Amino acid sequence: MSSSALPAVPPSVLPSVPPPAPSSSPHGALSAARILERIEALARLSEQPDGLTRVYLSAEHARANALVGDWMREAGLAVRVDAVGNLIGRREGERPGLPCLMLGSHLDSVRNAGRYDGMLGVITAIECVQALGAQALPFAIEVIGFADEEGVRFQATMLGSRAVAGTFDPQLLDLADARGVSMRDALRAFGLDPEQVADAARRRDEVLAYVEYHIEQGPVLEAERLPVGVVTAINGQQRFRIELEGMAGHSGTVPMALRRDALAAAAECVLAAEAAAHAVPDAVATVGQISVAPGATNVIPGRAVLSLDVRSPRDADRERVARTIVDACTAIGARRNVRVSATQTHVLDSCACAPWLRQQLAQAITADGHRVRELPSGAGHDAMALVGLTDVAMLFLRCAKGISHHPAEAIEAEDAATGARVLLNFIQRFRPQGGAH
Ligand code: HGY
Ligand code: MN
Ligand code: MN
Repeated sequence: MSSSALPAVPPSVLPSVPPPAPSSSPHGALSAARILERIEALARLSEQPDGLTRVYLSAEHARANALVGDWMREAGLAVRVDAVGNLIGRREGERPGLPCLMLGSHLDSVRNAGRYDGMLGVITAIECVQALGAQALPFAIEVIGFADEEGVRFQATMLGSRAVAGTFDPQLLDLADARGVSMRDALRAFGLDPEQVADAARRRDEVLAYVEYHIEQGPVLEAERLPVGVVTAINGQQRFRIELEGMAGHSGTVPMALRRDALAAAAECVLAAEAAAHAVPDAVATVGQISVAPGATNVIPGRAVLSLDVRSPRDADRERVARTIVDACTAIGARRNVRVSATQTHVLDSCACAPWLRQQLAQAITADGHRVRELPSGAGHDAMALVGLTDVAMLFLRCAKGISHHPAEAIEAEDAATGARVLLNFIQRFRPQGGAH
């Protein structure tokens, strides 16, 4: 499909205008109310009329970049969009050109998403920069709204943060979305040049650290009545596309023994994935998407395509579970005379958060009067892709019942204020690791 068939997308490359002088007050007040208002405003930029879905390089993504870009400029950040669609705001330190403390998270969402996953980290970082006012720091600050962390549109995830880390694989440009639009064409329609994606990569000496503030997306902090926590490590993840080719046929005439039913084979594969993960402590495996063809009541499914997501805190376990599942699917296909092919679309090893950054986050949490709780992250985050570029850490915020990737995702206003205060305190106390740069 030619790019002209794509939805008209306003030019995403925002004019890089110099920021207004930082507000005169040395330390503006943090406003949890403004954070929550902005969360609501951003949640309305959705392709889904009755919920939140915002995918990479969509018209909604362009509008989110424009809106968040305005908020960045209000906070005194110089704003640009990089070669893959990340939104970047920069605040200089006590002199221009200093290496930066990089903050942020992602602006894309899953389908029918919650409104805090990703967005809370970007909006709160902007709020903290605004609260810094004219305070001169011995480092620059960059706030990044990553363009694609969830990987909903093209099935490969962390595209924005990989590009910043310099690990974006150009072969990904040929991936196509459900309508057959390639990432290459989608970048062009967004106003970007796919031949320049490598320009998004940053040098190690430009970045002192990356710290991501994010909802926990799990139940631990709420269960322990803690508003915030420090992430120790982020579980590794692997994704596959599993295609099953059988034989479509008349549902009324083909005897059961002669069928090559792709969906029945797929159903066995789903259960095999569940069983393989159950067998290994802390491992998880999920089939979140399935498509079936031709998709008629009276036709035996000739083709099915599954997504597969496998995770574990231990990379060897994750690889073993993934291999077990792929082997099981292949065996199921052989027994049913259904051709099965599994293609790995994404892999990220587990990521350790830097002890020196965890310690500075812990100090900020203690200074705000809370017990320090360290915990692993089962969810993936852009920080995993950035660990090749710089040291990373994450500050977690409690979320209601640990619900996420669901419209019921929620936080308390008081916690939004606490999280912002702790992040601001971390920023103001931040000292680069001795000799790190
Ligand atoms: O899938 C994840 O863990 C993240 O929300 N992208
Ligand atoms: Mn997510
Ligand atoms: Mn997220």
